[in-house]
Amino acid sequence: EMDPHERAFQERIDAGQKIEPKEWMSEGYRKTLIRQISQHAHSEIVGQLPEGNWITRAPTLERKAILLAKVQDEAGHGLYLYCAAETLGVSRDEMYEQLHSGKAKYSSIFNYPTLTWADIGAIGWLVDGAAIMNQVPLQRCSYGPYARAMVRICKEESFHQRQGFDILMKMVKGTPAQKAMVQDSLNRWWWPSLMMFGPSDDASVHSAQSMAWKIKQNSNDELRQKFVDQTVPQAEYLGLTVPDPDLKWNEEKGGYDFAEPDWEEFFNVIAGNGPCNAERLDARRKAWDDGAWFRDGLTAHAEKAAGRRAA
Ligand code: FAQ
Repeated sequence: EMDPHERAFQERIDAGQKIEPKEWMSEGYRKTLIRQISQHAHSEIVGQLPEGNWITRAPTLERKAILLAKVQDEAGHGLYLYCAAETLGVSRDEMYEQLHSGKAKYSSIFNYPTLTWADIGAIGWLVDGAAIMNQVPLQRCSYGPYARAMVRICKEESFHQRQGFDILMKMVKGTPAQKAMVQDSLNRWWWPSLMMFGPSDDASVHSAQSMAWKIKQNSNDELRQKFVDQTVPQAEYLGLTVPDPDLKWNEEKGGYDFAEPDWEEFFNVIAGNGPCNAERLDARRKAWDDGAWFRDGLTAHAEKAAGRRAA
């Protein structure tokens, strides 16, 4: 028998009402949101690193300015999302501690290296493309602050996706070596991009409950299918080959059939053993340590100002 609070709460969700920070919510709902929103925030922050790696090497001043703006947007997304998570009663320091200790996850995709300039195009096209596919439905999430944060984030992600595609459009019209660089980049980023949607539905432990709470509106496999259907024609437009020999249009289902990603690789990456996990976490821990003097200064200043007010 369901607790009466819990029942009334579920009825509000079923009726499509938004849940706001000060309202009653079940502990499971709160915990799930803290987990998902904080991991989403961490992904935005760690997600700055692979692209940040190319800011000093962007091929033109214009590309450099655009890439700087994109990476800055990601910092902004991380900050809105940390704010949304804080409304659930977790502090920013706790969330950082969870990231730095390796307890909290962030998206698997950011544990792969950016080896060439084409990778910056591929991240915008595929990684932001997958992020949008996942985040558009989150604008209708039952938790108000998360849903509202998603509106602006999705607008910015759309610009990010177009800038990635534009980089690749330019490169595929370049020399054969440039075109080959783009194909190599697609070969390396295709499967990790499909893994961004999470494990297959039968292995997704949180999906059923998160869908009942309307935190998620679609299952992982549904969104992965939509992403493949949207992206394959774009690859064809670029003149590229998707690295999946099983990829085939299925007239009956009105979508593509495609192979399963390598789930062993996925679980290995989210367990901390991907190609760049250690490097990413070291970079974030170093940034935290290097900022200690500034946090100390701010605290000292606030204490002094409070002392003056009291006097
Ligand atoms: N990576 O039961 P489920 C971006 C974990 S976009 C790492 O299916 P759920 C923008 C999952 O946490 C990327 N871990 O879980 C950008 C759980 O482990 P836990 C960020 C993953 O939550 C673009 C376990 O596996 N976007 O940053 C992944 O129902 C370009 C079982 O999985 C979001 O976070 C993964 N790919 O569904 C920035 C979107 N998949 O927590 C820079 C919001 C699953 O129990 C450059 N999040 N896991 O230890 C979501 O929509 C969901 O959390 C899913 C996973 C769909 C990611």
